[in-house]
Formats: sequence, structure tokens, C-alpha cells
Amino acid sequence: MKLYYNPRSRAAIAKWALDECRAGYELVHVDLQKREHKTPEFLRINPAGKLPALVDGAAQVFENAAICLYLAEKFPQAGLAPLPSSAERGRFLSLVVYSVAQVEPSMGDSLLKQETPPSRGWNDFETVKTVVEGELGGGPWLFGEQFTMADIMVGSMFMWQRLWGVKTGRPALEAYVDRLQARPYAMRMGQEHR
Ligand SMILES: N[C@@H](CCC(=O)N[C@@H](CS)C(=O)NCC(=O)O)C(=O)O
Repeated sequence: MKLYYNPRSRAAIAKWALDECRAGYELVHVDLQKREHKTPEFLRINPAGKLPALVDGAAQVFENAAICLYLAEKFPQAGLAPLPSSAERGRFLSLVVYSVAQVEPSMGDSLLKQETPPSRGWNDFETVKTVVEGELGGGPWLFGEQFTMADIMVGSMFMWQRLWGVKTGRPALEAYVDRLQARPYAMRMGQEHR
């Protein structure tokens, strides 16, 4: 497998997912300054011209959420998703999608100090934080003792916010970010890979 990657990008999320799977993979460094992500070759892998992208033989996957779901299926032994037959599967898929459909855009509004009108497809960030707190419950992870790709997707958003020096104002979410960052393979955005 090849991960098209730059440490100063959201590709750090996909790298974390690969590492949690203990997958063998090659990092293909993409120079954003040189706009290597806009070349015809790269656009054939990710037509959006963004990082990350994963190539696994003939399979090409772009968007972090899709990469996480793809890897959870490919490496079932890593236990990073509730089984398809499990009652938790629906909540799992919902939370992975929620991370990009609601957590990320509402966080963007909040960082930019913009209001989130009800006509948008996502709630305001305070509501989103309340939803995530509720889903986390007593933790330690979104599915109790089972760490999953939903933690990588939802958690990385809050880790990213912390990188901006912004606190959530929610002690349970701060403790969750601390636990996520303590994982050996946790995303280290902005740092060269280990
Ligand atoms: N929703 C996408 C976001 C990807 C994304 O925005 N990547 C940024 C880097 S953090 C990028 O490649 N930006 C370069 C550009 O658009 O020119 C995902 O999670 O995969």
C-alpha cells in the first residue's frame, strides 16, 4: 500500500489509521509547495487534488473517513470497528461520517468565529461538542473499551483544534484528547514521520 502524504496535512490521520492496523505501507511524500497534489498523475488518484490518498493494488481511496473504513475492513484482526453483524455497527458508521459532516465544519465555523445558521447541514460547535460528549459517555473511547476508527476520525478533529491552541471548554473532551495523544501511534500532525 502507498499513502500519499505530507506531515503538515490531514494525511497524518490516515497514517495514524495505518499504524493502528500495524499495516505495511510506503509513504509517498507529496510536496504541497511544488503543487505535486495538482499534477495529472495525482489527480487520477484523488480527483479532488488533496491529501491523503491511499493506493492498495488496483484500489484507490481518498478522503480520510473512507480510508479509515477501508482499512478497518481490510484489517479486521486490528479490531478497529464493531463487526458488521454487531448492533453497534450503525452507530460506528454514523460517528465516522459525523466527524467530517458535522464536527469538522462546525469547528471551522467556531475557529473563524462565524455563526452556524440552522440552514447549514451541521449544528453549531457547542451542540456538536455536547453530542460527542454524550457519545463518549464514560469512555475511555467512543465504543467503551474498544478503540475504533471512529476515535481516529472524531478524535483527530479535537486534537487538531488543540494544535491551534484552542481548548474545548469541556473537561471530558480534554481528557479524551489526552488519552488519544498518549497512544503510541497517535497522529503527530506537522511532525516528520517516525
Ligand atoms: N476531507 C478531506 C480533507 C483533505 C484536505 O483538505 N487536505 C488538505 C491538506 S490538510 C490539502 O490537501 N490541501 C491542499 C489543497 O487543497 O491545495 C480528508 O479528510 O481527506
